[in-house]
Amino acid sequence: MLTFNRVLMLHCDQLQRRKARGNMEGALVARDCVGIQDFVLLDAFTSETAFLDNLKKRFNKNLIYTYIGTLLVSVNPYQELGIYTKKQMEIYMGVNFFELPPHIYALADNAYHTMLTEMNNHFILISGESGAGKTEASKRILQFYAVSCPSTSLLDRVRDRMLVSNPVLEAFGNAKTLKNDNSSRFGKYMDIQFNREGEAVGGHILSYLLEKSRVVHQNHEERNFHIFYQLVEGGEQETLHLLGLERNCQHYSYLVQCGTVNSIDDKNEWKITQKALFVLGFSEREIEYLFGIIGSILHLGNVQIEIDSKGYAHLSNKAELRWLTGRCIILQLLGIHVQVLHEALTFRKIEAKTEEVRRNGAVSLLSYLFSACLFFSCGLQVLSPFSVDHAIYARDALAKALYDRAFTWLVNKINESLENKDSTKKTVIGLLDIYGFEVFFVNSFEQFCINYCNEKLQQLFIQLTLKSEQEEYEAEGIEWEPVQFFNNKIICDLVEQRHSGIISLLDEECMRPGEATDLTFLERLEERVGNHPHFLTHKLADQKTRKTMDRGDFRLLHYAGEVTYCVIMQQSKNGIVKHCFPPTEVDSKKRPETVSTQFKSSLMGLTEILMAKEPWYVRCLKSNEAKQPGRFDDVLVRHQVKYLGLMEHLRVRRAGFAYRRRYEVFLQRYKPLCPATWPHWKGVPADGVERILKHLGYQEDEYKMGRTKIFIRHPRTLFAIEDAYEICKHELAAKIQARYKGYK
Ligand code: AOV
Ligand code: MG
Repeated sequence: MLTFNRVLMLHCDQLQRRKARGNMEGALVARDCVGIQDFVLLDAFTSETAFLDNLKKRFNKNLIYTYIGTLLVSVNPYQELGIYTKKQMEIYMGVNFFELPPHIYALADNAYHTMLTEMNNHFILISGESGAGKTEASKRILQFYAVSCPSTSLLDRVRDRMLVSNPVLEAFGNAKTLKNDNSSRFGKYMDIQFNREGEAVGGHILSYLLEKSRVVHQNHEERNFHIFYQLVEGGEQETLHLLGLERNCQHYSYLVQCGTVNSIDDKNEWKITQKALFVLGFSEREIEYLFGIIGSILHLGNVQIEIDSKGYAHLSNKAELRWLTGRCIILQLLGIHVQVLHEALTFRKIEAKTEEVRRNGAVSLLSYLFSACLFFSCGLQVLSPFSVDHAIYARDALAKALYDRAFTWLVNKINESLENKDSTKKTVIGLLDIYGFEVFFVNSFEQFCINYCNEKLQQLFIQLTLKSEQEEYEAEGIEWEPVQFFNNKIICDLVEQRHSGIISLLDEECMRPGEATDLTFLERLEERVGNHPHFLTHKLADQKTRKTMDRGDFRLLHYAGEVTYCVIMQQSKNGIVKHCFPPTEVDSKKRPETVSTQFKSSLMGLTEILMAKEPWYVRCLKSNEAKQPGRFDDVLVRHQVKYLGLMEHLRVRRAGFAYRRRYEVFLQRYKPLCPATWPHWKGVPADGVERILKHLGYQEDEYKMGRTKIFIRHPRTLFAIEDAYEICKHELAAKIQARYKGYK
């Protein structure tokens, strides 16, 4: 049994710990050496300019994190600041959120402890435009859990696997773009599963739409996926020999656009990827197959297609062909001979027996590849010879399909290795790190999907913070002055609405094979969504705007800015309609779902997964476009602050309440703090809660009683209650009151 003196000692311990952590005054002052660390707690920050000044002041002192309540704003410093050390992690472990300067570790720790206390599921939504620091943030969070969570030697393996899943997925799913040297070209949602003891016991990854067109085409100064360069630059001589590859990126037509880059050490990354595959438990044979595919794709890209005397496609570069069919183990296993490959790339076929794909139900790498190579091996009828353009398209389609399926297989394999088969109850923290909003000089189908995805995440943020928060005050009968905000639902609807959204119209066009072209799609868009305020084409634009668009473009006014999408690209393989179906299914009679519809459904699924969990937010801001250390571009940051809705969020937070809980939940946890409610409160839960708060000496302006919930204005009030709870736990609730007043 605890004595009162023991409580005092515990309390002193806590204060000492804080002192040792160099922040005696903690959240009550809410200031670190520069600027304000939480916009909510102090009153001078109502204007955007003041908001930006504070961010900049802090950024210039290498303080990249600032809070808006429990939301973390992070500004990319583009340099190592020494703030992610093990020592830093230890400082943030188990400390109340506002006691220390803002940090990604504080948010991770707070989410973790809330999960353990409330035994419910959480997710951390990391958002921001391309290059803003989302992937870095998600890695830091994972590393923090790896160090801070309790573990056993058995679980160390799970932890190590979770950590190394990152370099593998980045090798295969990230690439250098103009915006970011390590840009995520797929969306990633990772659940980290914890047991009751708070040990990380397993994980699961969901991946979203890989930008597979990058395999065959990259824009100027952009690269293919990292893994290609890692293999060619870093692969052992023996491996290259086996794969028939030369150590020269310039030799491969899929890699010539841009070779090595200063910021990326491909050789070293190759070693990291190899080690990670080993830790993840990939067998030698699986690794051999995996790189067999990467090698095959490089060879495939070098298969040249020329025009023959009759004007049809003809494959030259026989050496590549011979290698592919003679020595490439993957194609051999699939039973593809040189003649079949030749025919597949030079003849159009009309009937694909898709059921054959499913015949091989085993989840093996080969079954995935089998479906990719469907049109090689299913005895398709030959209809007519290809033109050169068609043959190039078929070659590239095969390369993309091979890569895409290998990636899916890779994710599944990683999931197998992270799986926890134990059926005991687990709670999860989900980490969402998805490709950021991006605008390039030429924007195609990929950017359309990526930006739509960001539009959906912004909508989720609005739903969960601005909209539902204000609706909740209203529903709970709390007096409230509504805060206005831009709701991007109108843009989400424009893209995804059934029957009349852009994706539906795209589907409709795809139902008219042979008749539909990029041009007819554009006309249909003009006809059906032409008068939408967020949609524009060359034809619909006023004279001034028209000069900034081409005839084959449509423009969307996204929440984060205007993007002009190129529907018609004469020579490129990036036209939108062409992307509608997976290449292997183009000739199938029964239309499968289009890629965009599949993507839409998977985003709906993701939204459902997230809505069922408690949210935490990291909003990443890009400090400058040049990726330069320490440079803070005011205009660029202001733009992001605006479109991310940070000012609106701040306004709602400042006027609102940092914490709310249903009376039952609050009462259950804190009833030991008051003799009247401990051990049983027989009355209405709301009255019990009020008794506790009154007993602890809280003033009426510090909290509000809603219809079903208690609302607490400042986090510091809640932390004080939590401290009290920690100190006295059960027995000494009555005696804490005097001590508590002293602390306040
Ligand atoms: P993104 O994930 O938001 O872009 P990244 O997390 O890949 O952006 O960050 C881009 C680059 O910025 C990194 O490679 C680092 O060099 C640097 N960086 C980001 N955050 C930090 C940090 N906290 N400290 C130091 N450097 C940082 V994209 O995947 O393109 O949307 O699609
Ligand atoms: Mg990223």
